Amino acid sequence: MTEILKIEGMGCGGCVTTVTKALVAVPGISDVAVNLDSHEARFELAAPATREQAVKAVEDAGYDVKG
Ligand SMILES: [Cu+2]
Repeated sequence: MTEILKIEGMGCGGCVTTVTKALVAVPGISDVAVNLDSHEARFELAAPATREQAVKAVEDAGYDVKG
């Protein structure tokens, strides 16, 4: 299932890398694509990952998830 998170606080390519790594590290999340201009992370979510885990991973990396 494709999920999209709206992320606040990303300002450069380093942020994109940080968010991408945080999401990829969650078992069950794959095909992560983070877009700096649209402030979106798009990825495939499969068990055992949950959307809540994806949100937490991004927040733990230091960014706010707005939806
Ligand atoms: Cu940055």
